[in-house]
Amino acid sequence: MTAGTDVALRDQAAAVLRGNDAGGWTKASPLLYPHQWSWDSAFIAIGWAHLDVRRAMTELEQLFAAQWSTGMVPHIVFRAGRGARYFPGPEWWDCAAVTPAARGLPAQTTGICQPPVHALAVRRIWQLTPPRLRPEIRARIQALFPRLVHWHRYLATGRDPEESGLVTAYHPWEGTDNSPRWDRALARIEAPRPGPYTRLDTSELGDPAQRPTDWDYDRYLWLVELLREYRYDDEQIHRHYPFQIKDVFFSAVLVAANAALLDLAGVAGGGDGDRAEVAGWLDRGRAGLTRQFDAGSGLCADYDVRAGEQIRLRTFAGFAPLFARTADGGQRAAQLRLLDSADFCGNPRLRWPLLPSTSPAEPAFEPHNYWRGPVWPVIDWLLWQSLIELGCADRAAGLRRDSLAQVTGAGEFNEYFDPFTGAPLGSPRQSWTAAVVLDWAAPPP
Ligand code: 9WN
Repeated sequence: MTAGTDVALRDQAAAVLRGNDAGGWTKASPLLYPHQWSWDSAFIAIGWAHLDVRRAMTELEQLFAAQWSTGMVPHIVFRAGRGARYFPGPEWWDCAAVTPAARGLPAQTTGICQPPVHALAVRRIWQLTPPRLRPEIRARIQALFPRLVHWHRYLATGRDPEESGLVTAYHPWEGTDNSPRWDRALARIEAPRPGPYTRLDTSELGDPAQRPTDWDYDRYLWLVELLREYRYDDEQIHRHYPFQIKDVFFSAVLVAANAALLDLAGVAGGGDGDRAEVAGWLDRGRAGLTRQFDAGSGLCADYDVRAGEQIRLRTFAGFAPLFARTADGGQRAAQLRLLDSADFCGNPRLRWPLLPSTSPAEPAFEPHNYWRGPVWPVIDWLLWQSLIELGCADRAAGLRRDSLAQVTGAGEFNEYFDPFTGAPLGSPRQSWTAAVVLDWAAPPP
């Protein structure tokens, strides 16, 4: 890629973010996702940081203004209001009516959460802050820091009562919706009885084959009904609720984010107590992932708490030790070999050697369908950052180069891409895709 194409690509990516800017927060995408999403906002803030670090901080401040009193940062803040075209809207969740933890917020929210990319975003914002803005941004990071600690504490306690170091996910919408990782747990829900509903996503997108099925949606919505019945109360959920998965990808992001939070403690003047607590979560997370690492396959396995069984599938999540950035020498070597094997980036049918969401060798693989095969640029961005931190500079440079080529070749900033053809899929003008392109295409400092 020449310097000229980099500039053109950056301009296009910036235009996507600006086009989705709703004033202080950014729509995840203009058609399919008109509200503020949690982990989208973190990536989006990284994109904004290349254009305006103040705006980047505002993105996260707006998101954290909707943080629950438990510390949970909700997966959607319904900032576009009730009239916006998105299903399911706030009435399905009804959070403020059933739990005091969701009262007094500036907008309605959902009652679940997504991977904690936020501290990674704040650290990137700080790296990109020009000297003249450092006093202001430092003060804003100082103000946000306790909220970030509260968020991580919620994940380390409310979502891990067993102190396993692994986060319990409550819903497929907590990140990677129709990943085959959830298939068996969803299939155990025999009689979902959600109220009557009409999906908007499939008509909005035009091609239902790129989205979860109605079978999935029945279960997603039934799980929301159960969460509401349990008043989003973690203790009740742990006792009664059918879908509880120790998600190794979510847990790995928390480990990486705890390391970022420790770095930020220096910027934000965090006290010794905070540092010790965060360091403890980091160690526990690393140990939890190590227990889930299967030396035979070279992958980390999720764990279904209700069924008491390991979930052994070849998906991007199996690279959790890399995503956590804590892989020891043996894990790293095994995972790097596997990454470039025919099961993943080395598959001869791939258009680009990028990490697909599900291995083409997995029976559940579908090249067009959402988290069941396509390449998601944000996932490759996380892997890229990890490889840099783990000292694999050449492999990281390849991921960056091929990711940019994928977007340039498609000419679109879509949500996900067909791994075999590189064709753009899902929602067009997806904010977080534009955001990571801005980071990849940034001129060297
Ligand atoms: C449900 C916004 C979100 C992402 C998720 C992605 C998708 C929503 C949906 O879009 O999920 O949260 O309606 O399909 O799976 O990771 O945050 O971009």
